Amino acid sequence: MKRLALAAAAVLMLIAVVAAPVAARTPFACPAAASGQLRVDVDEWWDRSVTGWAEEGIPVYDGSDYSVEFDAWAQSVGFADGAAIEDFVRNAQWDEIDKNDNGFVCMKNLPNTAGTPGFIFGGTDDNARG
Ligand SMILES: [Ca+2]
Repeated sequence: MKRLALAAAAVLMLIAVVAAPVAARTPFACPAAASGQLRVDVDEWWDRSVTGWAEEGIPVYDGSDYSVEFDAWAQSVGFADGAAIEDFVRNAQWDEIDKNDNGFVCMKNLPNTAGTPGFIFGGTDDNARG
C-alpha cells in the first residue's frame, strides 16, 4: 500500500512539473508594451481610428451624427458614407485581424507621415505569442 502511495505521489509531481510551464504562459497576449503594441478590443480600435481621422483634420462626428467632412471623405475612398466606414472597420476589417475571434487584437501606432496618415496603424491578432 505504501508503494502505491509513493507511485501516486510521483505521478502527481510529474504532472505538476509538466503543467507549470503551461500555467506560466499568457494564453493570448501582444508583444511587450515597449514594442508599441497595445491589446485592444473593437471599441478601442474604432476610437483610435476616430482619433486618427481627427489628426488628419477630418472630424468623424458632428454631434451624434457623422460629420459632412467624414461622409465626404468616405465617399472619396469608395464607401457610401461615414456609417459604411464604421461598419467596415468594426466588422470586415476587424474580422480579418482578429483571427482567433476572441475580441482582441494588437494595435501599434505608427508615425504620421504623408504616406501613413493618422488613421493608419498596425494590427495583428493577439494569438501571435499564444
Ligand atoms: Ca484575437
